[in-house]
Amino acid sequence: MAVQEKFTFCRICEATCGLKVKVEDGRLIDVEPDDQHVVSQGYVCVKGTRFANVQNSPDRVTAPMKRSGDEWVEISWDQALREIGEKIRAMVDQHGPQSFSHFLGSPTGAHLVLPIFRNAFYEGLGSHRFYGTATTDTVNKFRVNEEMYGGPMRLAFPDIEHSKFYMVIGANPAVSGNTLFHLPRSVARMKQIVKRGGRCVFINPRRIESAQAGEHIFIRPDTDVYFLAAYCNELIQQNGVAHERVEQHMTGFTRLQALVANWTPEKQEPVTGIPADVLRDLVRSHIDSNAAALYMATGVNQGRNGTLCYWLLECINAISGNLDRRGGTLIGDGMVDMDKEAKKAGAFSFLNTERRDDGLPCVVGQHPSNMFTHDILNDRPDRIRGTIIEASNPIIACSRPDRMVEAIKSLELVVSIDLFKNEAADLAHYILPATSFLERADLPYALQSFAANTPMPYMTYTDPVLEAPPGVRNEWWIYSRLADTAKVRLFNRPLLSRLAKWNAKLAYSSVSFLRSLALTPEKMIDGMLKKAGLPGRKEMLEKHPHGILLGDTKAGNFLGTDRVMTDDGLVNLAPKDICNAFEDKIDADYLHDLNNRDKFKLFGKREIKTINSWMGNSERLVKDASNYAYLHPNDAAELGLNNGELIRVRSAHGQIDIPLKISDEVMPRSVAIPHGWGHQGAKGLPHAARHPGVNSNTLAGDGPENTEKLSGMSHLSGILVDIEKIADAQSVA
Ligand SMILES: Nc1nc2c(c(=O)[nH]1)N[C@H]1C(S)=C(S)[C@@H](COP(=O)(O)OP(=O)(O)OC[C@H]3O[C@@H](n4cnc5c(=O)[nH]c(N)nc54)[C@H](O)[C@@H]3O)O[C@H]1N2
Ligand SMILES: Nc1nc2c(c(=O)[nH]1)N[C@H]1C(S)=C(S)[C@@H](COP(=O)(O)OP(=O)(O)OC[C@H]3O[C@@H](n4cnc5c(=O)[nH]c(N)nc54)[C@H](O)[C@@H]3O)O[C@H]1N2
Ligand code: SF4
Ligand SMILES: [Mo]
Repeated sequence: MAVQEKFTFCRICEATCGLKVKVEDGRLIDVEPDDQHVVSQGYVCVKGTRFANVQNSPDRVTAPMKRSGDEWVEISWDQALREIGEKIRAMVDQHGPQSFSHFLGSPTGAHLVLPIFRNAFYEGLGSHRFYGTATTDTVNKFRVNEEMYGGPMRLAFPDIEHSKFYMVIGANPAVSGNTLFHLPRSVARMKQIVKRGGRCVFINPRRIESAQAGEHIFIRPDTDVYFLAAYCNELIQQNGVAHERVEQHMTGFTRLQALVANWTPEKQEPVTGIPADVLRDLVRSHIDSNAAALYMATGVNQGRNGTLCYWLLECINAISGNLDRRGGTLIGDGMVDMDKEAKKAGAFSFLNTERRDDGLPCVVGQHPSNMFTHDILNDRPDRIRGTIIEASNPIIACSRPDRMVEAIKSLELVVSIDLFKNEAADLAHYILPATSFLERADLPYALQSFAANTPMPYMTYTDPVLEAPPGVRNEWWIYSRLADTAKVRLFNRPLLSRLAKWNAKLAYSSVSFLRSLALTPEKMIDGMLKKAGLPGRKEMLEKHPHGILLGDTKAGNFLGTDRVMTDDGLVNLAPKDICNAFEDKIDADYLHDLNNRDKFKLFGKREIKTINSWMGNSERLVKDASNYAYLHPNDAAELGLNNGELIRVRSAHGQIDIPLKISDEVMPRSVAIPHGWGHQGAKGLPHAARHPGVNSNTLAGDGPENTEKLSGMSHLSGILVDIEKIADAQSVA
């Protein structure tokens, strides 16, 4: 059969690059960039172009599996759904709905219709026990947005196409593709800022790949809060406040000013390592530019003060007059106003709710992933007894892998919905095989499509470009069918539930006429597009295979409008809980950092060829047997360490032995270790098991002490560690 070429887009990371895929006899044979894609314009990375290696992997799970002891056997969908449904029902009848939880990973963030059915299932079940890796990457931002702007999805993003000063703190877009800010071809676009005569500055404990677009300044891990407090204060001291704008549109300035008043550039210097003069000069450039934007991401989110940092960062953008201004930060206006819709629907998943027993928050409905093991391993009647793990490998992604293993093993029912039998799936009772992104119809990520968190909003639609293996099912169908067998009322609405269950029966019927009656994701998305006034599916495919530009996000569309959803319609610069937390803990944290400034701090390093843990099984992407610990030459010399030798890294929570790479990219007294490794026991991922590496999350702690109190984020970056030569370590032991 002839090779077919189809246009689609990558959904491995949020860059969502346009792809041209080549398909022969239903098999993916190659992936190339889509040069004509309206935004990515031919940019792709190696994870996209080598995806055939993952897509066609012989290790993919292609039929439902059931474990008995150490053996896995294939079973029919009917059997799997019936058994799982009956077990969920029995568990919930006996122990209540909170006994059955959900653990969500990152990949299905790029699956538009799935959340509708997942939420409908859990709403019907009555369980609000949602956990997942959102509390390892970014929920602190949602908390701040809700407090300052009245809605968690009010996500201000840098208008970098017009910025003259752009500062990126704790993100590495050249490798990561950015997060909560849609910006493909980020390096090329950031370079334009410097070409326009502006400054593009990266504040990072490592001289990162992105820094080729501008300047780099070292910061000691997890000290950003002092830098940002001093930056905010210095902005006020240098008369950088847009007072008229602040008075008209914001509240709480006086409180903010008082809180940062004693944070001088000199005070932050000994803990952050950023010279006072450098900070002053940055603030001067910021003010002079009249078009400045600060952006931060995971590196800061994963520290002890991610919420405080994001609050300060948003305050700096706001009070300097840059929020809602060209070249500053904008708040997009996409297909759907998610915050308004959620408020109307009273959706629990968008509210900040507190956990009864420990007072930790559930931002956007997410319980802290650092509490998952605690909520399982206890003898309270409301403990978790069963879970679905969807698109996640919490044993690698989360703190204290040993305790995660123990917790998952102790559960009465674990169902993994995944493409592969990863480490967590191998401990499950059932694995339900899901579609890969190329096997489903979709729009870009919900935040891109709905909230338009990008300076160049666009829309693109894809049909499935590959047919899924016959035993594989789309996740929306899995939840709908499970609702039937578990006697759950989808959406908690009787008629809608009945229709949705019937629809699922039709969707994979063996009778083609019945199949044609089903409301498929293709039809659902067609309806969504048309409702938003956009071309429907057919027109998108025929006329806009490379996407359609929707026009720039406007400046001046936010302040003073009903899009500011706080009670008084003003941006709140001083949310009570956040300010109180700053006041209560900042001095103690500072003292702690000052006292420990000679100790090593651990931080992360994403690599272009892998994404979290799930590319580890690809021969074409992973060739090294291990990840490495990256250490500055001066530190290596002082400890008598040589390149390539095995070193021991020890924290209060655990220790690992890992090969060393000496690199002056890394700040002295810090150590960078990529996460997503540690596949020794991965029976379902043979290539990964032969290239196992070391799980750096052995060094991270779980439980409330290691959880950021305002958002429930896990503390994964800036952990204090000791580094030892293995020989020394052994003699101590
Ligand atoms: N290739 C690749 N792409 C990915 C992923 C991947 O694993 N691999 N993962 C995807 C996911 S799930 C996400 S959430 C996004 C994340 O996207 P980003 O937020 O851009 O994530 P990172 O690349 O980890 O960038 C974090 C940066 O913070 C720095 N850093 C660490 N600690 C600190 C600190 O305390 N202060 C400061 N200022 N900097 C610090 C690190 O050196 C690192 O450069 O990337 C996505 N894209
Ligand atoms: N130390 C440290 N730890 C970290 C981080 C860090 O920077 N440092 N980063 C954190 C972050 S930001 C994140 S997001 C987490 C990532 O952690 P997770 O979100 O758990 O991601 P993965 O470990 O890559 O596991 C993803 C799983 O999803 C499966 N999958 C892929 N596509 C699909 C699909 O379409 N459907 C289904 N059902 N399954 C699919 C893959 O096969 C894989 O098994 O790790 C976190 N952990
Ligand atoms: S940067 Fe790479 S992984 Fe991310 S969307 Fe583009 S091709 Fe896919
Ligand atoms: Mo993430």
